[in-house]
Amino acid sequence: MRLRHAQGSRLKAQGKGRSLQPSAFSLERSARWLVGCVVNLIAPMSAWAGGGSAGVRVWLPEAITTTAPAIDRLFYTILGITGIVFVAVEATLLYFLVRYRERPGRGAYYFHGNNLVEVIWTVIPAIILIFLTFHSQQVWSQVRGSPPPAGLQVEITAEQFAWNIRYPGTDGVLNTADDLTTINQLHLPVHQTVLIHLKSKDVIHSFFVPQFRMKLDAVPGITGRLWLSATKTGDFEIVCAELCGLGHYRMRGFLTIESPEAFRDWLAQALKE
Ligand SMILES: [Cu+2]
Repeated sequence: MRLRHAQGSRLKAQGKGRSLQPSAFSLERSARWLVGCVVNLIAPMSAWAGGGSAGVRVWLPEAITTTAPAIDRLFYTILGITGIVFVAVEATLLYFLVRYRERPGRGAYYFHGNNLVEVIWTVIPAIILIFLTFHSQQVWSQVRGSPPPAGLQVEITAEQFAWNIRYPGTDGVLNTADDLTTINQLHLPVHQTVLIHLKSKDVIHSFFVPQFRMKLDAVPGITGRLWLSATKTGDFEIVCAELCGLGHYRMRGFLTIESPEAFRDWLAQALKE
């Protein structure tokens, strides 16, 4: 009687204790992870397919330049292709694992490859890669090729740990006596082509505004060029994307994109001060 009681309480303890919970918990977590993966994989593609350039943004921050949507489309195209290949490969792997698992009385079958299958899985990826090469080259030349005539030129010089920003003064020409210099404050007019000359005083920094989808290293001794035309007004952040020293984390700049009138007023006011 005492023995049976002891067994009963041990079983009870196992039942409500830890023996069942971890597997139920991990099953739930696995299911959630799987659903999350599928949603994350499908959402960008459906958003892109359904919403044109407005639907492109799912994971990425807002795109605010004329060239950013083309970069996003390329990103999602590659993500879509690799996503489909990933799902197809994993599904095939699982199917073969189950279908041809070891069974009593079934021996291994040896054969020496299949030329047709090998040609198919070589030619299809080759076609996809050639398409992606030409498509990304097109986007690259649009983004990094020769810029359209700039309405405004700005010089940004990075240093440990700040962005020195130089605007042309009333003469409209950079590097003259009447230039205006600010620290970490970049104001740009919307719908206007801006050419940025990027320099560094000390080490390698990297000018990055995620909403521009552009990043350019600031290398000592070299002047980098970056052009853009903003499509939206608002406040954004400039980040240094290169580990440039102990104070790297605080190398933040503030970007304000405003109407051409507001920009002109701000520049006039700043020049007066
Ligand atoms: Cu830096």
